[in-house]
Amino acid sequence: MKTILVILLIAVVISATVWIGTKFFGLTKDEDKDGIPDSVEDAAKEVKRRARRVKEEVVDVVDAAKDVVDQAGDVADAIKGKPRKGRKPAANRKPAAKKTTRKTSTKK
Ligand SMILES: [Ca+2]
Repeated sequence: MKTILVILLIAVVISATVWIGTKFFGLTKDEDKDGIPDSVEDAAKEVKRRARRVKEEVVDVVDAAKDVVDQAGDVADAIKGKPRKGRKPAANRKPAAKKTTRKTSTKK
C-alpha cells in the first residue's frame, strides 16, 4: 500500500513539474497554452489514429474469416461429391468504391 502511494506521489510530482514548466516557464512548446506539451498532444493524436486504423483492419480480418468459414462448407460439399454452387453473395458488404477518374475521350 505504501509503495503504491509513493509511486502515485512520484507520478504527481513529475506531472506537476512538467505542467508548471510548460505553463509558466515555457520549457516545452505549448501553442494552445493548456499546460500540456505539444509533443505529448501529438503523440496522443497519433496513438488514437493508429488505434482507429488497427480497428478498421481487425474488422477486415473478421470479414475475411467469415468468408473462409462460408467457403469451408463448400469444401465439405465437394468431398461429398455435390456440384459446385459458385460464389456466395457477400451479405453486408458494400462494393468497394473505386477511385479511378474517368477520362473523357474525344476520339470516335
Ligand atoms: Ca498544449
